[in-house]
Amino acid sequence: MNEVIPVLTMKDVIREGHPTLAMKAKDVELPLSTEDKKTLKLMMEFLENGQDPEIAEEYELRPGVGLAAPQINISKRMLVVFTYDETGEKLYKHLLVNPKIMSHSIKKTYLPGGEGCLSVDREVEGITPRHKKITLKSYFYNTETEELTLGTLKVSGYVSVVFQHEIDHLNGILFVDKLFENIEDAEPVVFPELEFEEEFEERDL
Ligand code: UDB
Ligand code: ZN
Repeated sequence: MNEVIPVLTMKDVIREGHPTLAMKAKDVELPLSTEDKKTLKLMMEFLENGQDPEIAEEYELRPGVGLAAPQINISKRMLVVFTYDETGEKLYKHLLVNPKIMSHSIKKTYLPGGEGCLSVDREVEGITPRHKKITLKSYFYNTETEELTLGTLKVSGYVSVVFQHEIDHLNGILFVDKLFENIEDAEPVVFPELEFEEEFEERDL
């Protein structure tokens, strides 16, 4: 029995209507302070706990794939992502400081079921347009070595949607601020595994 007591829970996540969520967050001062390092680690721990079914149930955590510092009422340009890509093949586990989208595709994409947000408690209808591919330049914090290194990351599809959703939080934007009934020339993110399940259901297997 290895007891886990989360520091961050859903009560630390501020919700739609809180002024911090509408603010443009400030650049993080470098070198990283001990406090900011601690915050980044706790944010990642929150996502890991939320994706552990037992811990999530015990502490009523939603299974988050990304979290931006403003969502825990810290108006600084930091975010964490912990998710697999849509094929379930590659894990993206990143702690970003002062990220910037350097370039993006002309092609757009969107999550077919629409997005959700840890800071939004209501059900909303509509889809949110995202760039299909983005190239990020950011400082990446390595929790093992405690090193902060400047680098670039190219992502597409679902992972690209997650990063854009989190970067929007740094700019005071929520997905509910950009809802559409349909988006011209955009292709939905395709989740191969989910398609399989639908096929099986259709065949009544
Ligand atoms: C999430 N998770 O974490 F399509 F395998 C959402 C919540 C709010 C529903 C928990 C999520 O979308 N999981 C997901 C979606 C899939 C396939 C899959 C898992 N966020 C993070 C957040 O609010 N960050 O600020 C919302 C996501 C919506 C689009 C990207 C982030
Ligand atoms: Zn969000």
